[in-house]
Amino acid sequence: MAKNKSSDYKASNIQVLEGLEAVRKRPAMYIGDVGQRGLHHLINEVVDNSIDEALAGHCDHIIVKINKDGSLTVEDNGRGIPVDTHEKMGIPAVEVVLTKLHAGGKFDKDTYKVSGGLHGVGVSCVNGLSSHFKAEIHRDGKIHVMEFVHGGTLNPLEVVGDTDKTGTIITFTPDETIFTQTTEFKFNIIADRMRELAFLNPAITVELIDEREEDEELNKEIFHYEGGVKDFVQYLDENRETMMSTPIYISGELEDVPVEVAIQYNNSYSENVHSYVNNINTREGGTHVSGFRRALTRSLKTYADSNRLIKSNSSISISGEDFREGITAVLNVKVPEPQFEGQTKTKLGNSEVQSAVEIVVYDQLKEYLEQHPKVAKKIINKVVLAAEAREAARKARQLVKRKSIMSGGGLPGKLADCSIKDPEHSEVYLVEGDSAGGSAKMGRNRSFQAILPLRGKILNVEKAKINRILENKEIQAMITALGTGVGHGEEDFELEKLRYHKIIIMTDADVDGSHIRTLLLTFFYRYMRPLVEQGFIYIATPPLYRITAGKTLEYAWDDDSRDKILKELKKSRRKFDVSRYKGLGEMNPEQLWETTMDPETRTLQQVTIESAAGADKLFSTLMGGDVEPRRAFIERNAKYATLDI
Ligand code: 0RA
Repeated sequence: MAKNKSSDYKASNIQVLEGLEAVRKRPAMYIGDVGQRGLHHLINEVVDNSIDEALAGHCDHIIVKINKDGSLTVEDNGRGIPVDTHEKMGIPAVEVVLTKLHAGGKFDKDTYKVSGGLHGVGVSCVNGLSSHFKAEIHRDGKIHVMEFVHGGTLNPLEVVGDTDKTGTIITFTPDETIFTQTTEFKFNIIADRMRELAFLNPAITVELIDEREEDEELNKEIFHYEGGVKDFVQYLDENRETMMSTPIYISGELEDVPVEVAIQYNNSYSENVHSYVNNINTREGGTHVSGFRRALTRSLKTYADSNRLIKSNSSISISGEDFREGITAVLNVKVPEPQFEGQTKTKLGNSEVQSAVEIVVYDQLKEYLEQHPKVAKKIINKVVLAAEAREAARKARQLVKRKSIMSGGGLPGKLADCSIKDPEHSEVYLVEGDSAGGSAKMGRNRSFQAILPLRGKILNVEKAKINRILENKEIQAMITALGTGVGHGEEDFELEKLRYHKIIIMTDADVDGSHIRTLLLTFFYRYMRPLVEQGFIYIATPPLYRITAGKTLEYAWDDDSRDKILKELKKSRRKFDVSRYKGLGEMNPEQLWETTMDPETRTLQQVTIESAAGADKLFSTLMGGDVEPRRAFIERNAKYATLDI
């Protein structure tokens, strides 16, 4: 076998380049984008393979390590990628897996695979997008190693030692000529995904280690949850007051579709149903979510009717969404051949899954309600209150509409609108305070920049009912200015009517400012979520310092850059003056334009959601009732100046 080794490898080398060159030429086609999101997607591609090993029952421990040199290692104790010669290709199987597109999957026919599905561009894709890639395989008593550079073989497969373990260790360095924005791995983004995987797969333990962090107490997190999705729901509701002592847990299998779901009601007003198919977060929902919703509505309605829990003289009608107010649920299904649809390919299309989920959930929920009449009654009461509040909100909404019609053009008086009407090229600044609003109005480019000053604090939507939220003046002004309407129904919120494709939150760089920013983000996330999901929300970044030296004026956005500027000035022995901007109001219109509003020079942070469950948890922590978890969170994350939702 080893005879023709060198010539064989020459041949395969050329093929590698042919195959992976496509990935290098158009990386976004394979991993979505080449920004922060795409970068972290690489990790998922590798970890998914380890998860597949776990689903097949061969792996229970995964270690993800962010290395000091910026590379990343994923280690598992699975069977190890096969190293014997691939029959058809005539090269080691591992080489096929690492260099051929879509060959990442197993050769044996596994059901419920993660890899090869939605994410399924495979490890080879990661190899192609790495400046260096190394696979170390422990299998058949030997340690096998193969190395690549830009997807091309650096060292052919060789045995480097003996071992009594099995498993795969992959280390890769993302190629900085491809990931030009950033190649820096973020602990929190990886942690959100690893935690999620650990909740969904109670048999596995995931260790996440950040070798860049010196402090041993901060550089490691271990994720392992024996309680699975039940623990997941409790984790999500950690900072909420719940209506039951433990979540309802339902599991069953129908038509080759294993279904499990954990449900808990809490005293909030939002719906948090997180759904997964083969460990993939189906953000756009799909047939499994429809099945779940139908089962929930049907079982609760039937129970309420047969126990006469809804007064017959009540005039309000209860709708599906009322059954989901204040619910936190995690729905986890496995589908042998999932069909993913929708804009982001995260909507399950398989029609057979709807009835499977509906039947399993309906039967067991019905039983649960019968066995827990006290909890059942509490839930029904909450549903009735939700229906009443929805009715009140409808009236409030009409009022907002009517008011805006009466006030002329339908736009709030405080809004200084832009002159062009094309949403795609228009932006609106939501500005904290009237004085900063004034500067922004004078400094802006009025052709495409609109300004809406917001006075003081807006309502904390995490703790208020929808009808109260809609009565709030600042929120009313925002809704009318944006033009979309508000809420969860298709007629309530219409993205097509959005009047600006950039909504820019501009607040002071202090505690109050960040509080207002969080309040606004919470509002958008809970009541206008598509704006967040589709990247319409931005955060303006005003400078923190002004440094004057003679006639020159410089700005600094953080302490490091301030110190750098000061060092240069000291070197040149010039006199200078440093002052800290306390608020936006301290800047004159020209300065505000120059530093924060001019598209040529400003930096906008686009708000994105890396993990829906992570965002949910973040907002409930930051905006929920308890002070202590909020304080702890802010302390823990104080180092990271920006909020990654
Ligand atoms: C192909 C076939 C088999 C396992 C794997 C690939 C595999 C890939 C990765 C990537 C990271 N960790 C991995 N673990 C396994 C099946 C192996 C067999 O049949 O023995």
